[in-house]
Amino acid sequence: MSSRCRLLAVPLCVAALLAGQLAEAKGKRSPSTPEMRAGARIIGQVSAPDGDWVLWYRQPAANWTEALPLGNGQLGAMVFGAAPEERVQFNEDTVWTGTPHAYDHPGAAQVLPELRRLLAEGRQADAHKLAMDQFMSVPLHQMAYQPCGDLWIEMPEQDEVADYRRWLDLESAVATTEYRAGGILFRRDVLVSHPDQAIVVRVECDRPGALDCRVRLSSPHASSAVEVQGPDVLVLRGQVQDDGVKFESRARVAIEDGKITADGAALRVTGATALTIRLVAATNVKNYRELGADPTARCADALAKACAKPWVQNKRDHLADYQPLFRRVELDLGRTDAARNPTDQRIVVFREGHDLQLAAVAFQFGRYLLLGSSREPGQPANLQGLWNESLKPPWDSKYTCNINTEMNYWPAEATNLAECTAPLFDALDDLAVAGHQTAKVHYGAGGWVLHHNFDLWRGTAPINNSNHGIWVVGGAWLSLHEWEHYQFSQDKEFLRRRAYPLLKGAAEFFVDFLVEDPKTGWLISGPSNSPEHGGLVMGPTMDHQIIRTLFGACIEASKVLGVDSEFAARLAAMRARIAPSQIGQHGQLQEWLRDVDNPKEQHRHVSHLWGVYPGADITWQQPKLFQAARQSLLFRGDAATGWSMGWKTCLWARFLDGDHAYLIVQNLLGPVGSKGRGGLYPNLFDACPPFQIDGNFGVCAGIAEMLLQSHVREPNGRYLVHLLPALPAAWPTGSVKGLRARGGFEVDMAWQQGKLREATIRSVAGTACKVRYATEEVDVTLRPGESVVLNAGLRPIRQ
Ligand code: FUC
Repeated sequence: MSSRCRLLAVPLCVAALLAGQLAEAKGKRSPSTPEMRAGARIIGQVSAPDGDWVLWYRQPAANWTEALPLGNGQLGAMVFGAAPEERVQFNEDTVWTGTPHAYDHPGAAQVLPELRRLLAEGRQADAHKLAMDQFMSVPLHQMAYQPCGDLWIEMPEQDEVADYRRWLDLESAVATTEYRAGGILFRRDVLVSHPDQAIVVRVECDRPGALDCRVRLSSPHASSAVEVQGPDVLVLRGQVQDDGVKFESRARVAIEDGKITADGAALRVTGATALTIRLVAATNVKNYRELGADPTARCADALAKACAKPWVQNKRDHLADYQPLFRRVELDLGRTDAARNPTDQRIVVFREGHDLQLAAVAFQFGRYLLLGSSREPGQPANLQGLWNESLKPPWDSKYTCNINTEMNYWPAEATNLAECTAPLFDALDDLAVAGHQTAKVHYGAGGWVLHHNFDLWRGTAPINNSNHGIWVVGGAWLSLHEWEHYQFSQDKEFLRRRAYPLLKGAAEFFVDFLVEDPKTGWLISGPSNSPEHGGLVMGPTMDHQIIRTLFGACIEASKVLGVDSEFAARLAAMRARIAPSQIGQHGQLQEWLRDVDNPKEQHRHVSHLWGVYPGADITWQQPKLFQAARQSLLFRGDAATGWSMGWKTCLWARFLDGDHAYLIVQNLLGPVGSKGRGGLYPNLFDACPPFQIDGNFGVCAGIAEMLLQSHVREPNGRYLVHLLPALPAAWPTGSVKGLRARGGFEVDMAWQQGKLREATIRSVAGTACKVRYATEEVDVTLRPGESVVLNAGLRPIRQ
């Protein structure tokens, strides 16, 4: 059905209409005013739009965390959907403060032995002082991600509109607003096209010639200015700071019927039946080391391409690009009538437990946000993905790597969006170069190192404060994402070309960096932190779990590729000496080398459980450590910031406790909590609080982990594909299609009354795995392209 036909098919349930339709917009607005006009009164109540994967509302967004996000990995848009005035706040992901810069502190390496000596003597305060004086980055803080601008479509003032609704369909990545005013049905569709690299806005009405509006651009940057170019183009230009990032955005308005005229720095449309706005944006950023690209040429080129096709073709190309990616995974956890309710209401009552489908929406929303914020060519997903309206966003909306950036990518492999890792992997190539210098300047070491944060300029030195900035395993952890990419894909070419050189460089740093603990003789990491907990120390458990895994990955990769056997042997010898995870006096897994954990501490970071998830350093195959890790998680409690709950969902899944995992999901999918507890905003953005996107990705990965795990390996290296390892009682019946398992497999499953009904194992690139369900196990051998269907007893029922 065409969008026009659907538009006419909406029921006319209320006939109250405004007086004075098409009246002039009242009052003068400054071009950079972000506030919207007071909306019209809404009468009549429409029902839910069609589709399983819609977020929908009966009122416009009153603030940013009610607006609906769209993105193509480089451009982001937040659609407010007001009647009569639309605001589309937009981002381009290279608009940042600052200029190309290396943050290393010259001479830092000279104080390294002293830092270690002070820490060994228990003089943490002195070590902190020395570090703050002579070891931290220059400057001490990194730069901030910035908004770009706002597109406004000002329709005539209305007192009242009827049959209002707005929605975001995750299956089409289109945000729609619909309402009646003056007896006329208005509809706006917004999408952010990856093939066209443009934000495309379509406005239609069902009475020919009834569309009047004023279209303008604004930006919160003081330097910005807007002008009209030619008959139908708006140009916004600005610069974040002197000598800094220059940005430009261009919007071209195409009308059907009516006419278009310049109105100051805006465009006025009168008597149209429909209009299409294509908006593009670009900066002068060439790469992290160089400015000097031409945003005007970039915009002109992109706009010409986006305008070279009609709206239907923009939309068709967008769907042809987006839908095959989104549709790779299907999930059914059951559905009740509650699924028809507006999304903001669903969150409020989710904990009551009658809305099974909302968890599936949260899962698909995580996948949707990854597709929106991390696609080539673009930057990796930052703390807010790529959606930000503030000049001073929380934590600068940069890349925090002591959990947050990694969590953003947890769903990528398992939920079948592996190509979304490309921007992260591109950034890692830069970070390995910048981090090589940091390794040398700060530690006199080879290889490369990344501390707990980076920004557009690929800062790799320790920032902010010694009590969290000096944390040395950011690069090691992120490199392991490339190892995961290999484990899922079995792509040896990728391993050879990208992953192995990166992993090797990360490992080379630790070959030089690890020191012997005088008390135990173990090799330990330090100075470092257990992220944001306990201050600067020698030997935090998390570091050792990550370094052990990193060395293990390098050793295995060297075997697979047939290279570097001597280096691998050296790593193996060191690996055996790295401090092991230890069980402490409270039956807990120790967070530090010494047994000093406080069991009453409910800190949001659960860093020492890295080995359980996302690592596989501790699994159910080592019952004692596994039990101690579980005890540590129990001590930490269930309520936390959004991202912490995302992590805890994954951890409870790995502890094979579906009901506990679901308890956390319930906490996370409720409204934003008080006292620093996370939850969801009305637009389903996760609250740390404030908004931080990692929790959206964490819960998505956690739900995948409840349904399928593949991190455990047999002694012969085969992966154990574990079906429904943590299915909660709340999801007695359901099905999933298209989840990925390590070893090169895809898995579909259906279950009933809490029991597996059947599972399809498809080889994409794998040859052999062991499939496990409950206490059953079976060996499966397949060639790429082949699949087998197993019953609950894991007997093949179809090939
Ligand atoms: C880590 C967390 C904070 C926040 C910040 C961006 O430092 O401890 O809660 O998420 O990242």
